[in-house]
Amino acid sequence: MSFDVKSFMQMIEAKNPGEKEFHQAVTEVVHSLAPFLDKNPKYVKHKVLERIVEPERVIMFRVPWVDDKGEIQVNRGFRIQMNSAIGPYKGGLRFDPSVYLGLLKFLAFEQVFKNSLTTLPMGGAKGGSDFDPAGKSDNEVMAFCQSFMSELFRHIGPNIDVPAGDINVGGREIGYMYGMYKKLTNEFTGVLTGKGLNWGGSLIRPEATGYGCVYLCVEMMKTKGQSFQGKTVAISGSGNVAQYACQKATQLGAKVVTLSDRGGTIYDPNGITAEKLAYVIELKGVKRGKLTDYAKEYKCEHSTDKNPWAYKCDVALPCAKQNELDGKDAENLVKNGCTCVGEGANMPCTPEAVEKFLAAKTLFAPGKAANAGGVAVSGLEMSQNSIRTSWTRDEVDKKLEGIMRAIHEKCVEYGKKGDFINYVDGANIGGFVKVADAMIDQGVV
Ligand code: NDP
Ligand code: 2IT
Repeated sequence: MSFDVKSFMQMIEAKNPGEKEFHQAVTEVVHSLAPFLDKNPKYVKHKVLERIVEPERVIMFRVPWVDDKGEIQVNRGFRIQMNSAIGPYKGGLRFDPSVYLGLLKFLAFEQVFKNSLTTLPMGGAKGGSDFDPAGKSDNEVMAFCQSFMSELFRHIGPNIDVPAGDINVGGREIGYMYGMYKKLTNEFTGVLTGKGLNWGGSLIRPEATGYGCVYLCVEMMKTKGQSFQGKTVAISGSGNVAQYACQKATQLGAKVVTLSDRGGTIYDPNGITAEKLAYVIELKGVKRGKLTDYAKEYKCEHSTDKNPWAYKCDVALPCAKQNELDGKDAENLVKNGCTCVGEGANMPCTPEAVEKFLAAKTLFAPGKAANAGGVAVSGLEMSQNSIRTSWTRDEVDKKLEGIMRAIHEKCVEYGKKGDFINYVDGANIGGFVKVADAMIDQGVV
C-alpha cells in the first residue's frame, strides 16, 4: 500500500489549525518523501513521519519589559524544540510582529532537515517573539532581550539547545541575550551562536548564510558548465543574508542589480559594488535606515510596487522572508532568462513558484539546502567553543565550502532523475534519512 499523502495532510491540518506556513512546509516534504517511503516501508512502520511533525517540546512564555517612557509592554516568547535525534536542538530566534506559533513551527520543522544536511550533529529548533524592534531604542531592545532570556535560559544550554539569530536578531541582540544568560547561570559557555568575535564568536559566521547560498549555486551551475562570472543577479532583502550573498556573488564576477527592504526595491543596473555594499551594511546594521537613502546616494531607481523579480537577471537569490516570490514572479523570472535560483531565506518561494521553476528545469535550491551555511558555521562555532580555540577566516571558509559541496552531493544522491536534479526532493529525502534512522535506533521516545 502506498503512503497516503492526502489523509496525512488532513491529519496535519486538523491537528494544527490555522498554521498555514507549517502546513505548506510539511506538504512539500511529504510529497518528496511519499515515493521514497513506498520503497522503504520501515519508516512507515516506525511512524517516523507522524513523529517528526510533532515538536518534542513547545515553550511559550510572557515577556514583560518597560519602554523608555516608563510604560509596561508585554510580548510573547516561544521556543519550539522540534527534534533532538541527531544532536542538541539548534536554530535561530526571530523577532518580528508576524511571529506566531505556526510560523515558528514551520521554521523549526525546516531546521531539522537543514541541520541534518550540514553533516554536523545538530537537532532542530526555532524560537522568537512578536516583538517589533523597528523604532525601538538600544535601551528598549536590551530591556526586551534581557526579559526574553530571563525565561528562556532555563530551557537552553550548550548540550541542550543552542539558539542563534534570524530576522531582526543579529550581533546586538545576541550580545544582550548572552550577557543575561551568563549573569543568570554564572557560566561562560557556548549557549548562543553568532556571538561577537572577542567573546566566543566564529569568523565567517556573519557571512556564512549568504556565502553558503552562493557556494551552493556555484555547485549547481557547475553541473551545467556555468559560473557566476559575468552573470546578473537579483537579490531580495538587505539584511544579513542578502548582504553577504551580494558580496560573494560580486567577488565571483557577477553583477548584483537589486536589493529590497520593507520600504521597496532598489534597481542599480551598474551593479552593487564592494563600496556600495559597505554603504548598505552601515545603513542597515548601524543606522538601521531604509534603502531609499541608497537610491538617493547612488541615484538609482527605487520602487515601492516592483519586487526584485520584476527585473531581468540570470540568477535570483530571495533572501528576505517566506512566500516573497510567487507563481507570477517565477514565470517572469523564467521568461526573462533566469536559470538559477537559490533560496537564501526560508521558504521564500510559494509552492506555485517552485512548481514553475521545476517545470522550466531551472537550477532551484530550496532553503534547507541553500541557506544551511549559516547554521553550519554555527555548528563550527560550537566546536570551537568546546575545544576552546578559534579557527582562521580561511579555515572556516574552507570548511563552509566543503559542507556546501557535501549538501550538493546529498541532493544529487537523492534527487537525480535522468539528466535533471530535483534539489527539492534531494534535500527533503537526504535530510530525512539521517534523522529518521536515528529516531528508529533510539526507539519510541
Ligand atoms: P535580517 O533581519 O538581517 O534581514 C531581513 C531582510 O528582509 C531585511 O532587509 C528586511 O527589511 C527584509 N524583510 C523582512 N520582513 C520583510 C517583509 N515583511 N517585507 C519585506 N521585506 C522584509 O534577517 P536575515 O538576513 O538574517 O534573514 C533573512 C532570511 O534568511 C529569513 O528568511 C531567515 O529565516 C533566513 N535565514 C537566515 C539565516 C541567518 O543566519 N541569519 C540562516 C538561514 C536562513 P528591513 O530592512 O526593512 O527590515
Ligand atoms: O534559519 C536558520 O538556519 C538560521 N536562522 C540560523 C540558525 C543557527 O542556529 O545558526
